[in-house]
Amino acid sequence: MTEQFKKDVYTGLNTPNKRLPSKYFYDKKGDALFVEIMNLPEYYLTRAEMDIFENQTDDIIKALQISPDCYFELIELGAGDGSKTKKLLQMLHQQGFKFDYFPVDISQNALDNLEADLKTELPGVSVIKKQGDYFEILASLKEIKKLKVILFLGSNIGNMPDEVATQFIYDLGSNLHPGDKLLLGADLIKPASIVLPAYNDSKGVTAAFNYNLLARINRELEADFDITNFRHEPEYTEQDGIAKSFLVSQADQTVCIKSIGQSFDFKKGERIETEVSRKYNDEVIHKIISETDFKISYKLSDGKKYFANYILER
Ligand code: AVJ
Repeated sequence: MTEQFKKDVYTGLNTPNKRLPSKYFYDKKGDALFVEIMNLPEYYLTRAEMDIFENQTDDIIKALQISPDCYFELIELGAGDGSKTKKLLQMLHQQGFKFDYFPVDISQNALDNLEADLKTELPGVSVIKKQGDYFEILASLKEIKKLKVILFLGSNIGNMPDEVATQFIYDLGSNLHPGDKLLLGADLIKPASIVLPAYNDSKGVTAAFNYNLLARINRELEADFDITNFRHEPEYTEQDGIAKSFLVSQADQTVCIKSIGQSFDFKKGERIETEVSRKYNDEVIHKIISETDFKISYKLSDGKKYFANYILER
């Protein structure tokens, strides 16, 4: 883990347009900040998807077209705290469906909490937690010839540029069998007046989330980033539907990353790109899916049309 982290930081900071991969937001501190983000009034994404999972649970289940006598596997990639999934688990259980729930996450901490939670809230549901890399885990489950339903929620796909997202979904498909399903959560393109505050909340939680990336590099790679010398800056244009987050250097400064054995210069105003959060419409989703082995079979969205869950069939 640390070796890969070092490598990614090294590569990202040695390119002319400096960037750091957003996956490194999620250490223990980052996990906690992200939970806080999901509860912010400005962060509409979680509430919008929750609206779908709460009010259209039955439609989701119908659209998945699972036959009631078929024992299936429900696999969630990046399960986090599982708050939306619980609604689905509860309804599936109540309707007598037979399944194992496999929450997959890189954070062991998040998985342990989720398992403990489900044990008390939904004791009848079989939970098999899997910590690690999505594709290694899917490959290890490929041998099991049961129907699989994959959940990839929260618009986590939005952290990937379209070509990467296409490859990702294609690779998911190659670890599945015909008839398997993918439930994909996608934040929809909407005006900047709604999107920008979601990435620049008034309490500064999102800023703290962004700064934690530098703090983590300080902690884990023995660096000396002066975090007060960087400012959180989000950017979004409705026209292309892409939100980005940056850390902007507030001065000419040099930062030493000891475990990499290199210093990095930052000019005043120079930016480090830390995250891409793509927003979608049907056209973009159709284009991505058309280059994979999936077909779109259904779309659900919340009352405000902020968010969509697409049901794809392999
Ligand atoms: C978890 C990737 C969907 O991009 O909206 C929240 C992460 N970053 N606030 C997003 C995030 C800043 C989030 N995703």
